[in-house]
Amino acid sequence: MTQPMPRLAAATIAAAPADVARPRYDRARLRPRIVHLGIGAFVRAHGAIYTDDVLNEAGGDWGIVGVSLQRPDQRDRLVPQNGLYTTLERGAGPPRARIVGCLLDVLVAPEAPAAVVSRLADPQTAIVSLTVTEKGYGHDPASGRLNTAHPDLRHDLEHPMAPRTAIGVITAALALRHAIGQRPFTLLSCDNLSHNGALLRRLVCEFAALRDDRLAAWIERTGAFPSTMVDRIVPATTAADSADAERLTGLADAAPVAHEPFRQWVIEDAFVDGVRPGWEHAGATFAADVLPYETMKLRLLNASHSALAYLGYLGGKETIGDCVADVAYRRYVEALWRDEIIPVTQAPPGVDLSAYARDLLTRYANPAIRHRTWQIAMDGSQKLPQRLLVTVRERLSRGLPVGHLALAVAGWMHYVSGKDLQGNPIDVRDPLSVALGAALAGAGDDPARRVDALLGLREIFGSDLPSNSAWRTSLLGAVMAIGSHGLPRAIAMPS
Ligand code: CS2
Repeated sequence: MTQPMPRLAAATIAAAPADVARPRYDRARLRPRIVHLGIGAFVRAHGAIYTDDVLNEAGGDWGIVGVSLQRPDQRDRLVPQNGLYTTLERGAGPPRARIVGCLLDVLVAPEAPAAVVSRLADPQTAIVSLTVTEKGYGHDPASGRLNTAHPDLRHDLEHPMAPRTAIGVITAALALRHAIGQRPFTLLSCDNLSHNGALLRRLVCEFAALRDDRLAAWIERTGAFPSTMVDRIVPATTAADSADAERLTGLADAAPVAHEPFRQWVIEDAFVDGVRPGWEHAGATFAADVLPYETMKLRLLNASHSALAYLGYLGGKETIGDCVADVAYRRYVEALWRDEIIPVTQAPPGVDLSAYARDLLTRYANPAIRHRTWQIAMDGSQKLPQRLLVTVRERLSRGLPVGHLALAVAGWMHYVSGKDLQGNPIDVRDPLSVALGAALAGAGDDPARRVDALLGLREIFGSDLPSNSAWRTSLLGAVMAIGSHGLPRAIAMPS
């Protein structure tokens, strides 16, 4: 009889083959100095690896406590493994396994919200970082203001010590620190939002002011909210990842993550009392101004991801790699960058945007990374404004054409109807799905009425785009082209 595979844990890690990288530092010395809200695959394949690298190279005591704001599954997988997990770097050649050691514990907010608040308020916590996705900020995507009508935020106002939202958890913990005269912790947003630091500052202060003006003024005066640009392609973990992790390490891992070789992290160096890990030793860039990096990444990478997600899904493409393997999609995305995005995007110092776009195409074509179009298509209402619409506005204000951008948004419009071009159902995941469904239900089958109904959603399109006739004409033309010619024909036609 074959023995069951031992499970990855502190007691079994030594059994992994010598070529599997693992912590070279003493895990017992780590302290819970970073609390990370939203402990999903992305941060475990990005920020946690930078921290693990710093610990390996320079030592220190920067341990991470993860917090899940929704479900217990990450905790249930990771805590029995003492927080250890395998990462698989998938590039050219065989995958490379590494065991990451800087995650100390995972807390589940819905089960024990007060314990989460205390963890943040604890004086050992220097940094609270976030990857809670676009919809986790409780804001209106078009205006960037706090959505005070959101039921979870209303709940958090009434029950400050049992918060459900990231903003509620943060504000409750800052209120405890303020009450006993302590310094705040640094808040480090690592989500794909423009001005993510300034946005988080505004939302936390707006929410705190609903509780207590003095608290809001203290956060405004003493708080630190560095902006960041984060980049690494991290698809959802699959059974093949678990099998590879097990094969390479000889240990069963319930929580492996796979990622591409590329990584980038640009961080504004503005931390409370300057206290932070030396992430620059792991290749992070500390910059006085993160905005040009964040703009480049959102408008080139994330915009093209969303465009390919909708147009690719509708054209029967399962992954981004499948899209760019098709010459029609590749030409479309190259034209989107070259003709419409790059001419109105400011490059960070020393960066050539055309070369950046070429590198993106190589990353997308990585055959070892299967990043599903359906995964990226999720939460489009929260993503379109900062990925695509910002460039649409920029071009419209200069009287420039927007045909390729319109195709991407038209793809989204078809996608959120919940039926693909052959009439098969689409599993649309979006926090505004009820509003999207209601808008479309009232519009019937007429393409112009459907475009107007969706354009009328101010949370997404603001008050300017619905009444811009150049935009409406391009969008309607793109919606009709997709409807009558299908994909990829609609994107292969001259716009
Ligand atoms: C993607 C991003 O899921 C999505 O919306 O566009 O997660 C993307 O893979 C990362 O931002 C890359 O850094």
